[in-house]
Amino acid sequence: MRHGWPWFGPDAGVALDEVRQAGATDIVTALHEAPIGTAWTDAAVAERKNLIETTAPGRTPLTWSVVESIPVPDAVKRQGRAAKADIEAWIASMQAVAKADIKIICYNFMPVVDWCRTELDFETATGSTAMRFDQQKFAVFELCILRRPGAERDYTPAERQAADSLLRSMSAQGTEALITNIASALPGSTTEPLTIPAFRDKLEPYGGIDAARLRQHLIEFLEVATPAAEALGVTLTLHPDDPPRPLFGLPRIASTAADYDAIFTSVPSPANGMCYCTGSLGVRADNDLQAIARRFAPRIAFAHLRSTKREADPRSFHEAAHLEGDVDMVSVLRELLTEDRKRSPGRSIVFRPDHGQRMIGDFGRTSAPGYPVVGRLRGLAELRGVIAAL
Ligand code: DNO
Repeated sequence: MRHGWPWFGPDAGVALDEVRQAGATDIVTALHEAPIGTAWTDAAVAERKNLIETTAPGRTPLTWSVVESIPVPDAVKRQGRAAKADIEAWIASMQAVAKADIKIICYNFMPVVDWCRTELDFETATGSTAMRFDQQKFAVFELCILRRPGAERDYTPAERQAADSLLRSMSAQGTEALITNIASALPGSTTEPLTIPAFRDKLEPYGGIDAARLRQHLIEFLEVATPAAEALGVTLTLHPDDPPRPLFGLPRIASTAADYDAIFTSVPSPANGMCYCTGSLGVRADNDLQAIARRFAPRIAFAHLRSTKREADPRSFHEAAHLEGDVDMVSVLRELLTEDRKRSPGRSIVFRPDHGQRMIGDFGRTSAPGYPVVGRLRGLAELRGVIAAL
């Protein structure tokens, strides 16, 4: 497998030499500054590639091998094939990426909000801090702040009452932080930062779109995008929903093995691949991670490796250290390595240590939430240790 590292550009606090020192050889990044829905240009992709791959004499080369992500605009999720201009722009971005010889593209199909957390600095038992999804705080956001029409139907009277009293006990600062964490788009996010009124406006046109419709729209998107990808030798990898269940009354359709099975059956193209993310899929106790890796092994081009820990209310979870929590990382890596050994070197699975807790020197330096340098270094080191042993 190839050892990747998500890098958010020269101003995001991690130097390329630090990536080398961590042991990674592959960079995972995107033109994060490009507005969602605009076509990336060959020149912009080439410039970023140059920045990453121009190597001082004697230094270990780095390769930009995965684009994560080309965001799929909401119009495609709402209209499918009818969002013609958006799909064409997406394909133009893919063509620019392929021209730079980058053959793996990650994307997701979560409506309105990409990955979602309620807390960024939850203190763990070691004093390191982790990202957390607290179902009770999420309920406060949805019921009392966003006041989503119909949300009350998703909660019991006791849950609604608990949300009211939790809100009353929260400081103004705590409430602000909750809004920012949920609405303002976390790093790498493929959805836009939103104010509360804009959030309501984005939800509204999804009325009437259920899981079957959303899945149909993904299939229509793939029916257009995969022939183009095949022609370019590109694999598209669908990232699972994070967390893997419907949020905000919106359907989510990449949460389980059955979801992926439906997508691969409908669009069997070899360019229709999977981003196998243990942290996202692992939040559901009914997702058997090892079985999913084995079942979809030939489709996995890219892997996000991290662990989560479900809490007393299993809808709540926090991000555990990479070898702790609910994910059996050794078994997962055994599956991935078994698949990887069957492949030619050019088709090797790229993995990245996904997220990390903030620890040691991370407290003294700025980093994108979820992406501290020391915490990720620990994660990568542990994963590399398991891989070496296996
Ligand atoms: C968070 C990431 C997500 C993911 C995208 C993939 O750390 O895993 O932002 O990259 O959803 O398209």
